[in-house]
Amino acid sequence: MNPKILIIGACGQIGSELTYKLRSLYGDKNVIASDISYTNLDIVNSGIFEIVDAQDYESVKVCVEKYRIDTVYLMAAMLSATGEKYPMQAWDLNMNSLFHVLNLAKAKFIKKVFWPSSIAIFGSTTPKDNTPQYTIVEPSTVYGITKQTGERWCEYYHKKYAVDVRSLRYPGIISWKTLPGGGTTDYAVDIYHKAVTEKKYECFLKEDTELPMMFMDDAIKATVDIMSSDKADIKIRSSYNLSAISFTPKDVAQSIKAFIPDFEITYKPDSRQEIADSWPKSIDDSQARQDWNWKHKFSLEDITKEMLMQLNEKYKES
Ligand code: AKB
Repeated sequence: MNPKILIIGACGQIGSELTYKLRSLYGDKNVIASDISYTNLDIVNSGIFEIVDAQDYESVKVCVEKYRIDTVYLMAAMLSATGEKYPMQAWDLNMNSLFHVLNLAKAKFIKKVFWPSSIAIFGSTTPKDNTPQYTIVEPSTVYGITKQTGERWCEYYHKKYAVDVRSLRYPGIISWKTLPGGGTTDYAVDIYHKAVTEKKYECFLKEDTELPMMFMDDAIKATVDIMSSDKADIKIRSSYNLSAISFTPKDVAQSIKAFIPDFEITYKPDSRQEIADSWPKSIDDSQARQDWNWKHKFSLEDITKEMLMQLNEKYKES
């Protein structure tokens, strides 16, 4: 039988693409998209959409009961850069929303939860290369603190209350359909938009800042894979390290130049540089590969090809 799914934060970068994918897998009627406002009209008009305030337990519960939801994907969050501007709001949104969903699962309103964590749980004391699953975790951003705390609660709810919660530590995600908002890795999306529209880009990170990254299709595949795996195969209930590729702004610029030779990049690091400097360069995700057979597909060259092709089409149409 198909799951009955609620996506909270469906208007965002990952939530929107997850909505399309899950609808294609399980049917439009079985996937309810929701967000705090109508910010993404493509999603709002694409199928069943509800206004849900992730910080309000009743608002989430009403929607869960209305559609007899059994699975929730909680994609609403304030990311790293915005979180530094609004620390208390980031804490409130990221933690309250998680508790509401975990408590709905504990009370048996829902059976299964997906909650994204991030490479932001790691800090400057973490080994930077091939960062292990279990290592020093001292995040320096509020966003990272909420994700680390959330991971602990996920594991706790699984152990104490048998909540089937599954989680991935996403790296920076690159996509063309919906823009990311408020993250440190956002440059890796902006750069493609500017390459297509202006043939130049001013980067807010230094040229040699290496970070773990992933194409959206791989991130969605990982999310669907972990959620459809047998319960017994999910050995980690805090959150899995997840990895595809790592690159610097200079690497992306070079890969764009292969298609747009007169593309120019300049560098003007801002406060996001400090955040990026505290994060790993690459991630060891062998546990995910072993436990539920995770494999990524997209290289930097594949990503650049796809991003430039899709954005060229998009800007031609608009
Ligand atoms: C961010 O940059 O804040 C996010 C993340 C790595 O979780 N994209």
